[in-house]
Amino acid sequence: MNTTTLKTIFDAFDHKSKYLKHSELNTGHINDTFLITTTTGCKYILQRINHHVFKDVPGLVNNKILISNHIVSKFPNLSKKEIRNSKLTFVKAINKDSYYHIHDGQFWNIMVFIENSITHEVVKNKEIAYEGGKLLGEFLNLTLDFDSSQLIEVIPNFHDMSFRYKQYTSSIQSAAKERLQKALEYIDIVDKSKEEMHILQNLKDEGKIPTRVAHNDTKISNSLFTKDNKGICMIDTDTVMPGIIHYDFGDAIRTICNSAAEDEKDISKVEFNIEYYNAYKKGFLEKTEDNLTEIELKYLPLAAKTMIFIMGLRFLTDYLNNDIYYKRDYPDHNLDRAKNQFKLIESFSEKLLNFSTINY
Ligand code: GN1
Ligand code: MG
Repeated sequence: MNTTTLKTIFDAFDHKSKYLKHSELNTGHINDTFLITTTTGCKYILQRINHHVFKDVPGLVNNKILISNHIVSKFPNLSKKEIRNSKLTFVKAINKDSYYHIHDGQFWNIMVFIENSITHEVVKNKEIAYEGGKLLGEFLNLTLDFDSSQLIEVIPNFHDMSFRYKQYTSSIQSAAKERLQKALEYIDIVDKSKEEMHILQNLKDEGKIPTRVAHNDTKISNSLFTKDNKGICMIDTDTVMPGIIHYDFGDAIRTICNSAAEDEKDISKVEFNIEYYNAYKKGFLEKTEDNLTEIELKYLPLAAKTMIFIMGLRFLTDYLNNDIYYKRDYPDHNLDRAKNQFKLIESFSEKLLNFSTINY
């Protein structure tokens, strides 16, 4: 993306700042994200939302703004500056839209960069896990009184296991021989896990688990921390929509308890960290235990396994589909991501067997 174009897009927003420089942030798998520094030193996150993945971008941006405004409204005593430095906030376009739309269906939106915040791809200490748990608990508490039916379903059936299985089954049918061959070992694992991996979906479908505002992409790199390991807030609310707490608890555990990055090729480095699991769960429950039902609490461990599995399944599906969904850096990137997730499940199951205090 050249500087002139990016500057023009940045200038379409009502931030009252002047562009100085930018850098691209390469952490997401779907959108294009840029850090913009302005002449006053204020920074912004400018993002092109992938309209092939997100079919209703105005609806998506509206979801994000509704939730952000709702959260901000809970802190009437904070100054504007304090809000900018501790909550996810957005800047409108000069034409008053919440996004900027250019040709080819390209949509951009912009957030205030939270000063002195950092993210973690891999968790290196227990405190981050604990603080991460508190952040999810806070998010749940702050959105408890928000009517989730006001939110559009940005990606229908996003974490629906039956839907993901169907996509996976059809990817097998159309896969290239060579890719299918490389995926065989994992196809076998998926077959064997089918029943257990539908337990949460069935409970949801039977109405036994309450629908709440869910973040739906709680990987740890979507939480901001201070340099001394205190949680600030969760970011990347693109997928905020109705869902169950297990999606958010499980997806966070998937990344917090992996001793390696999500796409680490050397899967001998992938191990499930029970200590971090307990720290995350402790932080989460300290904040929100009273707001959860018995059935929600009971299925937290299964949520962890299910969310690791669904991501493995989605990476595998995309590999079999010739990488049409996730960005990739090399041909077998999605296969490596899938292998990594399946190894994490194996380690999760082993550790759990030896771990008496998890009620599973
Ligand atoms: C995608 O683009 P990113 O990194 O925010 C994906 C999530 C996956 C994640 C895996 C809309 O999120 O569901 O957990 O990759 N988002 C979408 O890292 O599919
Ligand atoms: Mg995301």
